[in-house]
Amino acid sequence: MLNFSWSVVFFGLQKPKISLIIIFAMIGLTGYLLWISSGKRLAFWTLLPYFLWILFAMYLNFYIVANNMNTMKAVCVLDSQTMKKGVSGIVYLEETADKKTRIYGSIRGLRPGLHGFHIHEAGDMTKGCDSACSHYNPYGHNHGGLTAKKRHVGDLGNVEAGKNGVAAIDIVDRFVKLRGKYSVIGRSLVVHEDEDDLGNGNHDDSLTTGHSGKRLACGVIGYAKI
Ligand SMILES: [Cu+2]
Ligand SMILES: [Zn+2]
Repeated sequence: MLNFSWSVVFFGLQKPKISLIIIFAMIGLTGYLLWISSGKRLAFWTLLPYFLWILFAMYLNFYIVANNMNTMKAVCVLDSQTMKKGVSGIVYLEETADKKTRIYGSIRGLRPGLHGFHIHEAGDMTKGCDSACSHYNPYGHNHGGLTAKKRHVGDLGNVEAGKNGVAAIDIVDRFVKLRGKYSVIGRSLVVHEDEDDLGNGNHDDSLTTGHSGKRLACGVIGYAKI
């Protein structure tokens, strides 16, 4: 889906700096054409490059949208790392047209019920899921639920496994980003043994981890093939 951007709409390019260089080149070209035409058929020759450019921009736009080139997509393969408990999953993260991120996929091998599910700060699996650090929290808030106004960026609430131990995931979130300063690419997804209390429990760790217990499986979030 198209990730809306004015530089794409007007100039067919995703790079605003390159668009600016092209605008200046167009102004220069106009000046040159005005100079050589010295009044003869001025309007046509002045406007022709603009018409051509608009056609080219429309073509580039169409190409970018048709090939999904403007959408960022990431993937995380979760496994039990050092835990050897047979929990595994594949979760995709994809930008939506309204600049949110859709997080979808499934995790299997879970005990039926709710399990805390978070983006942790580090994509470091050197000590299994334990080296993934805390919940990704660039704004310094307390732990909360997915729908809380203030929460860790990494707080994705709970996933719910059915009787077969499989949890289907489909979340759309406005805090999780796949580009820019707060991109989660290179960080990790972790699924926990226990339910995340969304910060509402009165445990010591309710406002830091949601009291979700051990880390059952995790994986590094990386760029996906599109
Ligand atoms: Cu976690
Ligand atoms: Zn948290």
